[in-house]
Amino acid sequence: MNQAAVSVIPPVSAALETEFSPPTDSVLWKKDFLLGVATAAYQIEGAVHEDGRLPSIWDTFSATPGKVLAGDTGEFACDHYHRWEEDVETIAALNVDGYRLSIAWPRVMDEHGQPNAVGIAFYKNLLQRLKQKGLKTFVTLYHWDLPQHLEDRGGWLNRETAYRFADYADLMSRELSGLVDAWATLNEPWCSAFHGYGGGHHAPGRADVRYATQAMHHLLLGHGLALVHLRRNDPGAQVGLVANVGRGTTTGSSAADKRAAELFELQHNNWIFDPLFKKSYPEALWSLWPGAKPLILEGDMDIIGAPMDFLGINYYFRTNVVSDGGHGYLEVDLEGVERTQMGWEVYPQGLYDLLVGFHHEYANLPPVYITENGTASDDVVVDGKVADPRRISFLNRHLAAVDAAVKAGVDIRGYFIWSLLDNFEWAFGYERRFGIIHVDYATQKRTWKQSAFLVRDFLARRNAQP
Ligand code: IFM
Repeated sequence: MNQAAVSVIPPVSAALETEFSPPTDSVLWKKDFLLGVATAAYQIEGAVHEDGRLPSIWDTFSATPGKVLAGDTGEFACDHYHRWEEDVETIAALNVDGYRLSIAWPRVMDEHGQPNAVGIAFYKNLLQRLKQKGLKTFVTLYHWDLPQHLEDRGGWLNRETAYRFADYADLMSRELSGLVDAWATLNEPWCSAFHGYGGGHHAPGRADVRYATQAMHHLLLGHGLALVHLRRNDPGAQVGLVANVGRGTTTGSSAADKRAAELFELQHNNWIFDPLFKKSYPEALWSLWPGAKPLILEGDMDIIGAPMDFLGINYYFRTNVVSDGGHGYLEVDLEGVERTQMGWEVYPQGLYDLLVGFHHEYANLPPVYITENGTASDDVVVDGKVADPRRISFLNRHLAAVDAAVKAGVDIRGYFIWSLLDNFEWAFGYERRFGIIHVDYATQKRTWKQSAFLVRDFLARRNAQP
């Protein structure tokens, strides 16, 4: 992709840190442009041993010394399993249009594939309450918490897992039919495959690029198999997949450096989008990762490439690369750029570039939702208040990028802030705070950050328009 960027982002200013007032011609003022907040089960629910929930790969991984910062685990998280009613009140009070959540697979199915009625009732009650509040519900089936018993049989390296995932999608869409506006099969298969099986930074912690490519193939196969059930059981809902996308650019000037930036995006974005929208993997992957071509059976690519109603895009940062002198790329951190608590570069232009690039590259790209975007900061409560100017600035500038992409012709229907609550940030535990609502983990007290108040007030103004 890597087209030359047209700058669309407003310059950093003090006003962007304290106000949330999009320009009058921004798509954000349109009431049918969905603005929502997002979470994921393992990051907020806690209650990992309750009501028959089985262990997941993240329970195992986080209990393994050295895998998660400060030895944190999701055992208690935000205690959302017990505090969901309070949290739904908070979501409604924010005036947002929608809520994106995920279902914990180990909570709703036992080892024999039988339903866990108590676990299912939790999500049914939650979704019913969200609907009563008039909220659109976006439900992700797999946000990384694979049941441990499936990992014990090879996890996503085992083709069988794709079929078990389809069974799970079948059960959930029968049980929750009519309560879900949009089903996403997978959240960020790139992270599941690359971090979970390629680099070992995420559960289950396996580390071989050949595992990553095989895991990706089975994840995508599971996605395609699940779509059939979702469409049949819940015909009124939209179906899609959520991918995290990466912008790769280079400070190098050689053709090899430019190719390195293309390769970065190829392995990050096209690895997932080519199978979904072109029914094939990009050939260049196999020179980037020699010997890592997965086993693909006849018919797999047609299953994977079945049409979707929407594509969820999660975007956070840009990566600078140069050529490694061979067939690959090396990451080189840029100096002097704005970074988040995660160390990620704040680069809203990258969101615009990617959205416009995908729009041109994939003729059959379905409508897009930005299903995650947000930032971590070291937020503290002072006299009952939390000032988070850098988050407000981040959101303002990324929403400007989304608006510009809409104006450039990309069909974008909504945007979800990551995240509703501070939560368990995977290998970084609880130190990194992504929420617009602060969570004191010792008391479970929720405190609205300034960004939350500004979102609420903006949406009140938007909704008051004729
Ligand atoms: O917290 C995660 C989320 O679970 C998946 N997308 C990225 C977020 C921030 O790292």
